Amino acid sequence: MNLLIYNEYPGKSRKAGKDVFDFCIFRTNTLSYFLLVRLSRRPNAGRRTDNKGGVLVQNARHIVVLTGSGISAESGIPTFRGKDGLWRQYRAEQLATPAAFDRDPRLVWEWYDWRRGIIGAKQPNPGHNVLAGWEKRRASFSIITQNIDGFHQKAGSENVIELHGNIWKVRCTEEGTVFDNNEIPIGNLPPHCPDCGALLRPHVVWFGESLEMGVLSDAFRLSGECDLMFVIGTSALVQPAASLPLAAREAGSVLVEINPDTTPLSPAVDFSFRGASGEILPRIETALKVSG
Ligand code: BJW
Repeated sequence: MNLLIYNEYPGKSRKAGKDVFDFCIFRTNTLSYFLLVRLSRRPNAGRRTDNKGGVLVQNARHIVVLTGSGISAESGIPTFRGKDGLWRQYRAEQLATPAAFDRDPRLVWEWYDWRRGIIGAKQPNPGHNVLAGWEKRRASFSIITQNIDGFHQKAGSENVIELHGNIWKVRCTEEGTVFDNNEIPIGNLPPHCPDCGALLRPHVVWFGESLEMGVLSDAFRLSGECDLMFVIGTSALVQPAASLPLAAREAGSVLVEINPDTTPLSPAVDFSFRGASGEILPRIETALKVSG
């Protein structure tokens, strides 16, 4: 007999114990059907987890939100590793490494120019908007994002740490000067520095490159200080971003994951909301408003 454990019930509580399952699914070799068996009832089972999310937000003192490309998926921005993800169609080694840029700056720039066209034509979604609203109403609220699309700021968030840079900024490869650049499309590819004439590059962090030291230390400091961290729309595969929730947990923070899929982080979180952030965050917001 095969025993498949279905362990994705929303509202899974670390405190309730990792080895307590809501359901087990048994499959026998001879019978062609599944049996669904309730083994136990967790404290949150059967309750609307949106309410739980609301209560957590209401009671927290220092909230940090770590976001990845999934939060912008409902805006129409492709993620990296999903079904239609960018890394399914393009090779990271050819487009998102310093070596790739050295080899063919025009190719890399064409790819970024194409993505700027997509991002420039889209808008933040209800998930971004809810987070922007929370920042206005909370004394201590920060977003740490891996995204380069600038959508959190566009939605009105101000306390935003951009771990991997911003697609609307360019950097001189000689002098390191950073310039805003909102051109769509960028005129002559690859673009050159208006000051010294050297090649400009996208102001983003590629594989094999270090994150800016100040940015990274701020991110770890905030993670170590928060008592509630939401981890939203990230596969939690890319370092050092993926270590931030672990640092938060180590410091005693409650972790809440919002993602339609499980990630390597899922077993370590206190609450999992399985679904799209553009739907779940507004539901938590409604629960917050209802509970005052
Ligand atoms: C939804 C949803 C919906 C879908 N709602 N959710 C230790 C071990 C092995 C390797 C390393 C290591 N430490 C460092 C490395 C190397 C590397 C790394 O981590 N590699 C891993 C892949 C193994 N890291 C680095 O190189 C970093 N630098 C560094 O560590 O420097 C020190 C160092 C130098 C040299 C050697 C070793 C160390 C830099 C990483 C830079 C990442 N850059 C990119 C591109 C940025 C610019 C650009 O956009 O073009 O950043 S790669 C890409 O991945 C991008 C993202 O920010 C990042 C993370 O992806 P994200 O956001 O998680 O997206 P997905 O697609 O993976 O996941 C989307 C999720 O959303 C999914 O879970 C969906 O289910 C979910 N979702 N719809 C909510 N509606």
